[in-house]
Amino acid sequence: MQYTQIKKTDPQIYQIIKAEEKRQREGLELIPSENYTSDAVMEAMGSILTNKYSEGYPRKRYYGGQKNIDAMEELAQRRALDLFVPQGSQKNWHINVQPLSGSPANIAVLLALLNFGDKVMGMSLDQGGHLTHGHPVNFSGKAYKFFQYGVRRDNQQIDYNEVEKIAFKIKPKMIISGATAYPRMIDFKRFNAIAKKVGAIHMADIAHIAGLIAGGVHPSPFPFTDVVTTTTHKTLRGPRGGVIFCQKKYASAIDRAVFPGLQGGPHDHINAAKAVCFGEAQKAGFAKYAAQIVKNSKVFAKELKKLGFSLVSDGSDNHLILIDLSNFEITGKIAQETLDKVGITVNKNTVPFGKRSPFDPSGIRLGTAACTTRGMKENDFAMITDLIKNALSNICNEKKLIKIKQQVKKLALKFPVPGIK
Ligand code: DSN
Repeated sequence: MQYTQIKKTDPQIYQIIKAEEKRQREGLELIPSENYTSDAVMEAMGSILTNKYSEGYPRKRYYGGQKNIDAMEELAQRRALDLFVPQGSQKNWHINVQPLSGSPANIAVLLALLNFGDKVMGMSLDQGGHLTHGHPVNFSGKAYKFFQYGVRRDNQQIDYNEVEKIAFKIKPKMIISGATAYPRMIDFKRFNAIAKKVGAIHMADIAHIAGLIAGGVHPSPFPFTDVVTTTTHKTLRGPRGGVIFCQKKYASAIDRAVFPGLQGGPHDHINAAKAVCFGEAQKAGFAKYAAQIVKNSKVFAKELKKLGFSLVSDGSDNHLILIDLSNFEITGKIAQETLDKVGITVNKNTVPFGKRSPFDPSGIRLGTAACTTRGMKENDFAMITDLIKNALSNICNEKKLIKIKQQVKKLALKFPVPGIK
């Protein structure tokens, strides 16, 4: 993107965009929920579709002039179904592409299918779940009676026996599977079996792993769920947004919850960009990208362990790695700030059974999706591991950190960032 108009009309914002371009180009992005969209996705986001209001759904809108918007939204729906739902079972599934992001998508499902105060199960935030999976500070935890499950102490992987035990005891109306800080594969089939045994709705939140599922390197929740929510901007590499798939019997409740329940006019420019992203994920190169994300994570995990880092669950099956820094005697906050200084972006994160607060937890969360999009491979992740270790071993040595920053920049500049010329 050239930003020629913003440069002329709003130099202050132009300078900020250029500074952020420099940060993205010269740094290494390791936040597992971030990625780089293609030029085509950005063009759709920056298109004139932003000028339109289109409350309602295709062919049932409250405003005129919807011919093109209807065509776009139907195409987005079609492509999302083709991407995720096996041909044979598509007739049982409905999709809503309007949620503004993952949190609104999750809240819309709760609003659609539950009554306030109903019992629900979700993974607790400090063990890897999301705020909308029942955290007390979130709407989900305030409006519904959440019971939280977590991971086993011995292997730090989801404790399916605990999930089953809680489900039998409390008989929830819904069980949510899915996570935001979980490095292992999720057994959606098992979650579904537990949900069915107790008569609960199973909702799978695949926000983090949607790209891996689309690329065939993580088992799909279809057909082992009643509802699936996702964001479109993480491993899936599209615009910031959300999507809900649901079995047809829930279609009108879900649609009504999204609009008019929670949202007004959909963001048509973003929904067009979702369609572009679904189209891109159907192309041949996408499966290769998804497979490379996992290959990179495996090597990254192995190299980190070699250098003495302790990993939650001792490894990774997906795009994400969670380091428990307790044995390094630094906190997640210090590690994040130190890595920021050298141009490596990660986020501090709680680790299961950690005793520290989320503001200064014991861990950091890393991911391989963004650097994989730039074209980095296993060898590059081995180099990134050395850079991380070096930085975290020199947190008070500013001179050394400046040197490491130069090494980070040298590595980063070998790989172009989509959208930055
Ligand atoms: N903020 C997202 C993440 O980083 O995982 C979840 O919403």
